[in-house]
Amino acid sequence: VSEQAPSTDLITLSRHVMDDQLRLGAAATGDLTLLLIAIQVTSKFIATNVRKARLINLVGLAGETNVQGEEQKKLDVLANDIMVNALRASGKTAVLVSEELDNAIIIEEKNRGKYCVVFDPLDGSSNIDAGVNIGTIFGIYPVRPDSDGTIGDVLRPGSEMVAAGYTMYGSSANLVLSTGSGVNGYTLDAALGEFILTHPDIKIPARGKIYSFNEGNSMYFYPPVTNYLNSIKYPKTGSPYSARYIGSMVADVHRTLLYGGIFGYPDDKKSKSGKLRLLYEAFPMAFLTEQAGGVATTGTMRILDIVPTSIHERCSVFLGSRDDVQDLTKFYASVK
Ligand code: AHM
Ligand code: MG
Repeated sequence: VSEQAPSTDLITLSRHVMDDQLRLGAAATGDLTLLLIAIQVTSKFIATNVRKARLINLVGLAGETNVQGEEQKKLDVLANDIMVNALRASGKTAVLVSEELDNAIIIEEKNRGKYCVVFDPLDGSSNIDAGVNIGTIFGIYPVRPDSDGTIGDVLRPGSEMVAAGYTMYGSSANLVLSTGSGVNGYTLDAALGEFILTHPDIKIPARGKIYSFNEGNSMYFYPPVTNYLNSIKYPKTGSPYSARYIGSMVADVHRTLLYGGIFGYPDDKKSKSGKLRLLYEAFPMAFLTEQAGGVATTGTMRILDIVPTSIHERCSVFLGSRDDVQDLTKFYASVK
């Protein structure tokens, strides 16, 4: 077995986004690059805290105290604070929307920049105590021309985002990013403290063989979903699909991007608008899916075309391999 010499020419995330900016020439001011660099730093910071969580007794309810009698923050509250502080300090943001905060943050003039960031600082937090993968999801809008940053700048279709991504905290931290020209994946090299390009130009296979739904909700599902699921579990020809459901959107979408198949969290008789949040869960993941050559739909419309009316609204989500998602939409189209 011949051992390969280690690479001496690593492509770090900072280098990669800066190269991107150079390619755009004078059109790019570098602000988005600096914002993305600020976001990757928050991901490193959150990754360290997720890792340390058990040791330093961060796991537990916000407001609980540790053995020293110090008040401990729940990890999702901590992740939120890390992001808000870093994004404000970057000087590149105007409006922040976080799953953790009821209201949007409008950045004060002295720190104001021209981008809006919508994010879920720590998604899948019900999985933390079991050590299952969790993640941060984010999407970035430019403020509208002539706007100083208002809620109107984020109540816009996801197709107007200029970048979206997530960081998955698992056995390693993986940051997956799109700035609108494909999708790239980076893995945190803990020794270097840098995200290294490990998954260039991710493309979802046109068809997969995995479905990822919380089938515990089956009794509430509407007929198009039930019928679609039956069609892949009891196919007329060939073998049935495999089920994989982690219950952490970042992990389920990450697998879908790499292996293909379909991830779904539909609206149903119980959850009239589904569960997932439009702005900082559905939009960024739909953006990445489309950039990787896949499809993201509510069942009846393209997710990225939805015009939000409030910052925490929910929507039905199906995303993944083009052919699989198209099979599903046929079941919706046949119900009139
Ligand atoms: P959260 O924001 O409260 O963590 O909920 C979002 C998570 C997603 O990561 C995941 O896709 C979904 O909820 C799982 O929901 P369920 O437990 O109903 O299957
Ligand atoms: Mg969430």
